[in-house]
Amino acid sequence: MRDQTRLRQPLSLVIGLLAIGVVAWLAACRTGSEAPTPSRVAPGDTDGVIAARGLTPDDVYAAVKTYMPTGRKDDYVMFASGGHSGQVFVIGVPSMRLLKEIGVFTPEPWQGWGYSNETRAVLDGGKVRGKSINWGDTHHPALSETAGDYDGRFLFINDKAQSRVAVIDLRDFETKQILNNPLATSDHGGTMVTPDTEWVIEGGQYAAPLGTAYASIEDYDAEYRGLVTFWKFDRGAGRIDPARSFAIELPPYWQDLCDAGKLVSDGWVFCNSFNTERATGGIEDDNPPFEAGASQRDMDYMHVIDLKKAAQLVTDGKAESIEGFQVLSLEVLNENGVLYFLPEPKSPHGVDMTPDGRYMVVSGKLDPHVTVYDFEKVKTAIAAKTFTGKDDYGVPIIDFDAVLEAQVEVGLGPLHTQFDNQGYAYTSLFLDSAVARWSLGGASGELNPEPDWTLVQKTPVHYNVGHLVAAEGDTVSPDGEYLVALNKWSIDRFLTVGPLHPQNFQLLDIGGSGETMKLLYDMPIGNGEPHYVQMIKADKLNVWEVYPEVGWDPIHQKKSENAVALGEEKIVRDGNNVEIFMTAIRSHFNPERVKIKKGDHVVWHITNVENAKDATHGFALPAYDINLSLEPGEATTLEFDADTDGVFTYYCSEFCSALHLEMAGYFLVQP
Ligand code: CUK
Ligand code: CUA
Repeated sequence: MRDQTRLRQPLSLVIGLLAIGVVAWLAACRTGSEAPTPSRVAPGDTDGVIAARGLTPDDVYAAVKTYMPTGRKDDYVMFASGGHSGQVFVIGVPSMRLLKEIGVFTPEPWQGWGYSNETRAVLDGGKVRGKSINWGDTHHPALSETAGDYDGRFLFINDKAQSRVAVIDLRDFETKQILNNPLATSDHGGTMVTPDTEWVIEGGQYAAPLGTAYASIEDYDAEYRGLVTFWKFDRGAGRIDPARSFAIELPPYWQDLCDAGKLVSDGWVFCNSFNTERATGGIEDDNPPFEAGASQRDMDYMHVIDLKKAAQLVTDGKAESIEGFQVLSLEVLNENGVLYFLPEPKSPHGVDMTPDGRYMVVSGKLDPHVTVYDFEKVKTAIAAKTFTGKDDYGVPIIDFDAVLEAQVEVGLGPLHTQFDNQGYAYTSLFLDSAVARWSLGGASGELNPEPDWTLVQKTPVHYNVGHLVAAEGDTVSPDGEYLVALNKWSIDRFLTVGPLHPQNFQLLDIGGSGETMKLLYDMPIGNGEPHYVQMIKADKLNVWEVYPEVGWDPIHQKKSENAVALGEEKIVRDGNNVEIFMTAIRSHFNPERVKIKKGDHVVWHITNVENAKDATHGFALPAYDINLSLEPGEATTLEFDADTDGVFTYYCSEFCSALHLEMAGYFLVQP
């Protein structure tokens, strides 16, 4: 019991007391004495609670292991995709306390996300064909890496619904950039980063004509295409540079999740695909439905991409421009040996590199095995041209048997794999509702005592697990310790809240290599559907508690040109343009009366001139659909046409002080 050993010093007393409680309870049961109901347990009576709830020693261990007394901070931070909310959730581990929701693709009123000029401009970066889209389907968050390890500086996330990617700065946990991929209508396999975050990978999903072109579905094979995009990240600027980004044209298979090579496989990228059958649906015309048509073949193709070579071809001017975006055509890829296909069993889903970068682990949704490929053998096969042929688009197919390392039978519906620091892999089993722990073999298997590539243990989770995450479990140095199963169904775990049930994040203890994985905590997520999560050691984050300077523009991370200092408040009229320079401080806005005329164009600058931690003010102007959050030091600007006359109020929407309700003003719009 490795973890209990670790806990013994700080918590020995508590555990000792709890253990006595359990013994007392067992003794009480045996003698038939009645346990008190919870309402009759006196405050502080630990034994009474244990007895009343019927807690087992495992329950008590789980409670102690996850409990963080007030003021005590968590060891890890999880960044979870917010699914259809279009946002990102921040959760502390092991307490599983929700710390924040970060506004990303969807306006978020508490943070004023999408109501100021600055944040509206970021959201507008995600306009699709000129239209504002106010939701997202965030899937895969990716923490920035240095040398293959999380560095705590940036977070990227994709919106599968629209083929968009976002950049979040982890100094203030705010979104700084949203980009729409002009070539694709959907993505899935993003975002993933290369080991030094030079590239942010956005995998494809449903094949379609590239860009905005229309083509009949009868011309699917000729006109529809798959895609993987490599966004160039400029760390200094904290932004993706679209001009230096590029995509590769792919056959019209449905590209799925990707992973970047690392260490020995650095410079390569591996993406799964499904529907290599090129099914086009049409159940209403007696065609096989997608679910059958897209899973006829025994093998689909992993796309093995030489990213270094691809980037060089772009530098050498070999890309063409589609919708103003650089694209390497299939022809160029084939001529230059950039792309290879590697057969992978039925309807693959996740592809995950082992921490040493040596092996690719693939799960076939319809195959009870995980399939492990040796990257060294892949390189040898490519050099020796050990191919079994080409696909219809001229892409060489690597001989499966020449590069296969192992197949491990783990259970039904394997999806995703993560790793720990003891030489084990963890694979989610959707159909089994379980997590499988299996031992790495080959060169990766030095840490564990098990024979090569063996299933070690399975633990049930509740229920229908999709992704899972282990602490830093996709980096070159995973931490082990904790694992979270991201379960799509909760069915009977919580109080019923209507037919739409919460989803369930379940925390598992995976410390102690030979020990049984222990379920520690159920966290209902009342905001679906969170897909993937990354978990970073909390001390790797270097987060600002307040902005560095009063008058700060968080989007550009510098002092704002529009900052308003105390004593410099004013209202300036120039024709129909009214510019307001306002400050906010506990507990007043200055000015408190703004008088304008209907039809005026209003530019409103507000600075929270405070620098005390947590002294946030809101600014609500409800009649104009505006709510801002002004964190200490923040300067922001909003702009609108005063098209509605009347008497309106603006008020502080953040409970900032005893006289918070008095923090208000009149906005008088004369007819
Ligand atoms: S996932 Cu997106 S549909 Cu397995 Cu990453 Cu579930
Ligand atoms: Cu300022 Cu409430």
